[in-house]
Amino acid sequence: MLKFYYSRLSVNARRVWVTLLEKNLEFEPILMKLSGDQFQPEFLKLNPFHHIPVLVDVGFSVFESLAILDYLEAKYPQPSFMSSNAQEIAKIRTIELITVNELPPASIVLMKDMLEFEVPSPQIEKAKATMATALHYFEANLDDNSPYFIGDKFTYADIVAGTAVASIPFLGISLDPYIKVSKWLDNLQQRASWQQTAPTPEQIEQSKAVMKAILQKRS
Ligand SMILES: N[C@@H](CCC(=O)N[C@@H](CS)C(=O)NCC(=O)O)C(=O)O
Repeated sequence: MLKFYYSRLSVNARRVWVTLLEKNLEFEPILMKLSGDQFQPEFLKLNPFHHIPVLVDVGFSVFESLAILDYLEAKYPQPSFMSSNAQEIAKIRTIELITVNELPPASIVLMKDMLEFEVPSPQIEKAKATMATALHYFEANLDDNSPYFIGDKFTYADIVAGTAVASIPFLGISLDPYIKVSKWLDNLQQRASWQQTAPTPEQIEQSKAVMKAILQKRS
Protein backbone atom coordinates (compact mmCIF):
# COMPACT_ATOMS: atom_id res chain seq x y z
CA MET A 1 0.00 0.00 0.00
CA LEU A 2 1.07 3.61 -0.58
CA LYS A 3 2.61 5.33 2.44
CA PHE A 4 2.11 9.08 2.73
CA TYR A 5 4.32 11.07 5.12
CA TYR A 6 2.68 14.34 5.92
CA SER A 7 1.87 16.95 8.51
CA ARG A 8 -1.59 18.38 9.14
CA LEU A 9 -0.68 22.01 8.39
CA SER A 10 1.65 21.55 5.43
CA VAL A 11 0.41 23.15 2.20
CA ASN A 12 3.06 21.16 0.31
CA ALA A 13 1.65 17.93 1.73
CA ARG A 14 -1.98 18.95 1.32
CA ARG A 15 -1.76 19.03 -2.49
CA VAL A 16 -0.62 15.39 -2.43
CA TRP A 17 -3.21 14.43 0.17
CA VAL A 18 -6.03 15.96 -1.93
CA THR A 19 -4.73 14.12 -5.02
CA LEU A 20 -4.64 10.76 -3.21
CA LEU A 21 -8.24 11.29 -2.09
CA GLU A 22 -9.44 12.57 -5.48
CA LYS A 23 -7.89 9.52 -7.16
CA ASN A 24 -9.61 7.25 -4.59
CA LEU A 25 -6.31 5.60 -3.72
CA GLU A 26 -5.83 3.56 -0.58
CA PHE A 27 -2.92 4.83 1.46
CA GLU A 28 -1.41 4.68 4.91
CA PRO A 29 -1.06 8.22 6.30
CA ILE A 30 2.05 8.69 8.45
CA LEU A 31 1.69 11.83 10.52
CA MET A 32 5.03 13.56 11.13
CA LYS A 33 5.78 15.94 13.99
CA LEU A 34 7.88 18.64 12.39
CA SER A 35 9.43 19.37 15.77
CA GLY A 36 11.96 16.61 14.99
CA ASP A 37 10.56 13.51 13.23
CA GLN A 38 11.92 14.80 9.91
CA PHE A 39 15.51 14.58 11.20
CA GLN A 40 15.29 10.91 12.22
CA PRO A 41 17.83 8.78 10.28
CA GLU A 42 15.07 6.54 8.85
CA PHE A 43 13.23 9.56 7.44
CA LEU A 44 16.43 11.18 6.11
CA LYS A 45 16.94 8.03 4.03
CA LEU A 46 13.63 8.89 2.30
CA ASN A 47 14.34 12.63 1.98
CA PRO A 48 17.84 13.88 2.84
CA PHE A 49 16.47 17.46 2.78
CA HIS A 50 14.20 16.58 5.77
CA HIS A 51 10.97 17.79 4.15
CA ILE A 52 7.54 16.27 3.93
CA PRO A 53 5.63 15.21 1.85
CA VAL A 54 7.13 11.86 0.93
CA LEU A 55 5.30 9.05 -0.85
CA VAL A 56 6.47 5.44 -0.71
CA ASP A 57 4.93 3.02 -3.19
CA VAL A 58 6.04 -0.57 -2.48
CA GLY A 59 9.67 0.31 -1.87
CA PHE A 60 9.85 3.18 -4.38
CA SER A 61 10.01 6.54 -2.65
CA VAL A 62 9.40 10.01 -4.07
CA PHE A 63 9.75 13.44 -2.50
CA GLU A 64 9.07 16.96 -3.85
CA SER A 65 5.32 17.42 -4.02
CA LEU A 66 5.13 18.16 -7.76
CA ALA A 67 7.22 15.07 -8.53
CA ILE A 68 4.80 13.06 -6.38
CA LEU A 69 1.84 14.44 -8.36
CA ASP A 70 3.58 13.49 -11.64
CA TYR A 71 4.20 10.00 -10.26
CA LEU A 72 0.59 9.55 -9.13
CA GLU A 73 -0.75 10.80 -12.47
CA ALA A 74 1.48 8.42 -14.46
CA LYS A 75 0.97 5.39 -12.23
CA TYR A 76 -2.72 5.91 -11.42
CA PRO A 77 -4.04 7.83 -14.45
CA GLN A 78 -7.77 7.56 -13.68
CA PRO A 79 -9.30 9.97 -12.88
CA SER A 80 -6.86 12.27 -14.64
CA PHE A 81 -6.14 15.80 -13.46
CA MET A 82 -3.86 16.65 -16.38
CA SER A 83 -4.67 17.71 -19.92
CA SER A 84 -3.24 16.57 -23.25
CA ASN A 85 -3.87 19.96 -24.89
CA ALA A 86 -0.66 22.01 -25.30
CA GLN A 87 -2.12 25.33 -24.13
CA GLU A 88 -3.88 23.73 -21.18
CA ILE A 89 -0.69 21.91 -20.11
CA ALA A 90 1.18 25.24 -20.25
CA LYS A 91 -1.53 26.94 -18.20
CA ILE A 92 -1.64 24.16 -15.56
CA ARG A 93 2.16 24.11 -15.21
CA THR A 94 2.38 27.91 -15.00
CA ILE A 95 -0.18 28.03 -12.21
CA GLU A 96 1.53 25.16 -10.37
CA LEU A 97 4.94 26.82 -10.66
CA ILE A 98 3.73 30.28 -9.63
CA THR A 99 2.27 28.60 -6.56
CA VAL A 100 5.40 26.71 -5.57
CA ASN A 101 7.98 29.34 -6.59
CA GLU A 102 6.39 32.73 -5.85
CA LEU A 103 4.06 32.13 -2.90
CA PRO A 104 6.30 30.33 -0.35
CA PRO A 105 9.00 33.03 0.04
CA ALA A 106 6.29 35.69 0.44
CA SER A 107 4.33 33.46 2.85
CA ILE A 108 7.41 32.92 5.03
CA VAL A 109 7.94 36.70 5.36
CA LEU A 110 4.28 37.24 6.27
CA MET A 111 4.31 34.31 8.68
CA LYS A 112 7.41 35.67 10.41
CA ASP A 113 5.68 39.01 10.77
CA MET A 114 2.58 37.29 12.18
CA LEU A 115 4.73 35.33 14.64
CA GLU A 116 6.39 38.56 15.81
CA PHE A 117 9.82 38.15 14.29
CA GLU A 118 11.43 41.48 13.45
CA VAL A 119 10.81 41.83 9.73
CA PRO A 120 11.83 45.08 7.97
CA SER A 121 8.75 46.78 6.52
CA PRO A 122 10.07 46.92 2.90
CA GLN A 123 10.27 43.10 3.02
CA ILE A 124 6.68 42.89 4.23
CA GLU A 125 5.50 45.27 1.50
CA LYS A 126 7.38 43.24 -1.13
CA ALA A 127 5.79 40.00 0.14
CA LYS A 128 2.31 41.57 0.03
CA ALA A 129 2.98 42.82 -3.51
CA THR A 130 4.02 39.32 -4.63
CA MET A 131 0.83 37.87 -3.12
CA ALA A 132 -1.23 40.53 -4.92
CA THR A 133 0.49 39.80 -8.26
CA ALA A 134 -0.21 36.07 -7.90
CA LEU A 135 -3.83 36.62 -6.86
CA HIS A 136 -4.41 39.06 -9.76
CA TYR A 137 -2.91 36.49 -12.13
CA PHE A 138 -5.24 33.77 -10.78
CA GLU A 139 -8.22 36.15 -10.99
CA ALA A 140 -7.40 36.96 -14.63
CA ASN A 141 -7.19 33.25 -15.47
CA LEU A 142 -10.54 32.31 -13.97
CA ASP A 143 -13.79 32.70 -15.81
CA ASP A 144 -17.17 33.76 -14.43
CA ASN A 145 -18.94 30.85 -16.11
CA SER A 146 -16.58 27.97 -15.26
CA PRO A 147 -15.79 26.41 -11.91
CA TYR A 148 -12.08 25.71 -12.57
CA PHE A 149 -9.01 27.16 -14.32
CA ILE A 150 -9.55 24.78 -17.27
CA GLY A 151 -13.31 25.27 -17.69
CA ASP A 152 -15.24 22.32 -16.28
CA LYS A 153 -12.12 20.17 -15.91
CA PHE A 154 -10.69 19.89 -12.38
CA THR A 155 -6.89 19.80 -12.74
CA TYR A 156 -3.62 20.08 -10.83
CA ALA A 157 -3.86 23.85 -11.34
CA ASP A 158 -6.87 23.82 -8.98
CA ILE A 159 -5.31 21.31 -6.57
CA VAL A 160 -1.95 23.06 -6.29
CA ALA A 161 -3.09 26.69 -6.33
CA GLY A 162 -6.33 26.00 -4.42
CA THR A 163 -4.69 24.32 -1.42
CA ALA A 164 -2.17 27.20 -1.22
CA VAL A 165 -4.64 30.05 -1.72
CA ALA A 166 -6.84 28.58 1.03
CA SER A 167 -4.07 29.36 3.52
CA ILE A 168 -3.48 32.99 2.40
CA PRO A 169 -6.20 34.52 4.68
CA PHE A 170 -4.34 33.03 7.70
CA LEU A 171 -1.44 35.31 6.75
CA GLY A 172 -3.64 38.37 7.13
CA ILE A 173 -4.45 38.87 3.44
CA SER A 174 -8.11 39.10 2.51
CA LEU A 175 -9.35 37.36 -0.64
CA ASP A 176 -12.46 39.60 -0.76
CA PRO A 177 -11.09 41.92 -3.51
CA TYR A 178 -10.60 38.84 -5.74
CA ILE A 179 -14.18 37.94 -6.63
CA LYS A 180 -13.44 35.11 -9.06
CA VAL A 181 -10.73 33.62 -6.84
CA SER A 182 -13.14 33.67 -3.87
CA LYS A 183 -15.89 31.95 -5.87
CA TRP A 184 -13.43 29.34 -7.22
CA LEU A 185 -12.18 28.62 -3.70
CA ASP A 186 -15.78 28.25 -2.47
CA ASN A 187 -16.32 25.65 -5.23
CA LEU A 188 -13.21 23.76 -4.20
CA GLN A 189 -14.21 23.84 -0.55
CA GLN A 190 -17.39 21.94 -1.44
CA ARG A 191 -15.27 18.93 -2.44
CA ALA A 192 -14.94 16.09 0.11
CA SER A 193 -11.15 16.07 -0.43
CA TRP A 194 -10.94 19.73 0.65
CA GLN A 195 -13.14 19.24 3.67
CA GLN A 196 -11.24 16.14 4.79
CA THR A 197 -7.83 17.88 4.57
CA ALA A 198 -8.73 21.32 5.96
CA PRO A 199 -6.92 22.15 9.20
CA THR A 200 -9.11 23.16 12.13
CA PRO A 201 -8.63 26.58 13.82
CA GLU A 202 -7.27 24.70 16.90
CA GLN A 203 -4.70 22.86 14.78
CA ILE A 204 -3.63 26.15 13.20
CA GLU A 205 -3.23 27.72 16.63
CA GLN A 206 -1.26 24.73 17.98
CA SER A 207 1.06 24.73 14.96
CA LYS A 208 2.28 28.27 15.55
CA ALA A 209 4.93 27.23 18.11
CA VAL A 210 6.30 24.56 15.75
CA MET A 211 6.36 27.04 12.84
CA LYS A 212 8.18 29.55 15.01
CA ALA A 213 10.85 26.97 15.93
CA ILE A 214 11.33 25.92 12.27
CA LEU A 215 11.63 29.56 11.14
CA GLN A 216 14.09 30.34 13.97
CA LYS A 217 16.23 27.39 12.90
CA ARG A 218 16.20 28.56 9.26
CA SER A 219 17.14 32.19 9.99
N1 LIG B 1 9.60 21.83 -2.39
C1 LIG B 1 9.16 20.92 -1.36
C2 LIG B 1 8.92 21.72 -0.10
C3 LIG B 1 8.61 20.81 1.09
C4 LIG B 1 8.62 21.57 2.42
O1 LIG B 1 9.15 22.69 2.52
N2 LIG B 1 8.02 20.95 3.46
C5 LIG B 1 7.99 21.56 4.76
C6 LIG B 1 6.57 21.51 5.32
S1 LIG B 1 5.47 22.53 4.39
C7 LIG B 1 8.87 20.74 5.73
O2 LIG B 1 8.91 19.54 5.65
N3 LIG B 1 9.53 21.42 6.68
C8 LIG B 1 10.31 20.80 7.72
C9 LIG B 1 11.79 21.00 7.53
O3 LIG B 1 12.21 21.53 6.49
O4 LIG B 1 12.54 20.60 8.43
C10 LIG B 1 7.87 20.22 -1.85
O5 LIG B 1 7.15 20.78 -2.68
O6 LIG B 1 7.62 19.06 -1.45
